[in-house]
Amino acid sequence: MTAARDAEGHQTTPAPRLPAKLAAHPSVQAVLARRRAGDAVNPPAVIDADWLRELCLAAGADDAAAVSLDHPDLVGEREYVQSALPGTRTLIAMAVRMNRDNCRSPARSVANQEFHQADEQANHAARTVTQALQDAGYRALNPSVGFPQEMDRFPSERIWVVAHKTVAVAAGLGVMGLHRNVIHPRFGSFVLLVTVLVDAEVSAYGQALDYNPCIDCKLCVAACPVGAIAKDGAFDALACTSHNYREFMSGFTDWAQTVADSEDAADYRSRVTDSESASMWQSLSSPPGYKSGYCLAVCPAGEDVLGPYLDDRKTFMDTVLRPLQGKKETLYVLPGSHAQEYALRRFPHKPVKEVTGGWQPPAKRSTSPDRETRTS
Ligand code: B12
Ligand code: SF4
Repeated sequence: MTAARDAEGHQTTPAPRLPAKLAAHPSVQAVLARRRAGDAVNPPAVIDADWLRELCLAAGADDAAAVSLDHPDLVGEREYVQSALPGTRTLIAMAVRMNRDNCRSPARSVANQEFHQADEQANHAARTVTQALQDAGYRALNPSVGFPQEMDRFPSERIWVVAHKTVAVAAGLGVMGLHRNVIHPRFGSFVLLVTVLVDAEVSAYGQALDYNPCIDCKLCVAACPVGAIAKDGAFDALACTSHNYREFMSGFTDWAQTVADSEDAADYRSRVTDSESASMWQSLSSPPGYKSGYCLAVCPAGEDVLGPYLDDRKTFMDTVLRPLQGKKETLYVLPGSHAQEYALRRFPHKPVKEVTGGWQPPAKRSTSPDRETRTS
């Protein structure tokens, strides 16, 4: 039923015709009494854009903008979004800043903690905004920043409810750089993204940036230990997943298979080092650890980030890029892959370990017209 609206656009709900037993229920009577007293929540048909932005910033976002679900770049999102929240009209994109030197640290525990804390902050902000919209009388929903995702669809379909990057770009929060992460014009690559779905229009929508903050320095290409990013922008998602997501999904399955295939404890320990077992335990007992994310860590783009790179590029390379390139760490690759050949050639000091499986890009996927996906 479409609600009637008064002259100011507020919903005016006519008294419903109810069966006598339901009408006599105390909760029903309380709702009807509240309406008669004019206390019912009657949201404006259109959400005020300034009110919404303030709400997002107060909830913990560092930037926010709304975009209509009718935006042409969101065609691929509509089916997923409508099945999550039928009636969605607008997507609210938010960005939460990360602390740069935490992300850049070769100590992965430091970087992973930063990712997880920012993830929590973004989830918290999105949930707070969702609750405020609900209290204002709208239907709203916030899919997770990262995990949990829809594992019943894994591995044949996409497992995320909404593609935050696609939404953020359409809302004008940034543009995808060479490393396929969204670069915010001020905060650069050091942002996590989150989206809130809502069943109403907003008085003003964000406009796409008219330039790309990516300065094409190609440091992400140089930093990636498994050659997932090519200079021409091709992205080998399978190489990235096999290494960076070693302790997630298919990487975990590969480890479980190794346990199952081992004849005894000694055999298991000949296949998996104590450090790898401990790392897997850590990923199971706390949020799972990424193995790299170096592409994001070394990115100098963004007005708040760029200064030190412009002032002294050599020092920037020596203090940001080289420590990650020089770190002795195991790299996980698929046998015979480009990633394997690249890792052995470019990073001879990093042990390379073959793993099975891998998470194939789903058949139905969002693509970018200008950049191809390269799979090994
Ligand atoms: C799937 C996913 C991944 C996959 C695929 C990455 C990708 N580029 O799509 C893997 C595991 C490799 C990955 C890695 C990382 N991710 Co990720 N990831 C996601 C997720 C869930 C969806 C991404 C998406 O929309 N892909 C589809 C389209 C939009 O992206 P695309 O680049 O055009 O896709 C191309 C390829 O990736 C490929 N492809 C598309 N779908 C799939 C699916 C699979 C399974 C594979 C293998 C490939 C593939 O085909 C596309 C055409 O070229 C989002 C969370 C979310 N719900 O949105 C986070 C997200 C994109 N990830 C994020 C981050 C931070 C990372 C890491 C830095 C993690 C880390 N801490 O190390 C790395 C960076 C790797 C990189 N250079 O992109 C952030 C990015 C923030 C930002 N500033 O943009 C997001 C938005 C999470 C968040 N809420 O903030 N990620
Ligand atoms: S997350 Fe790591 S493996 Fe993936 S593209 Fe970035 S640097 Fe390469």
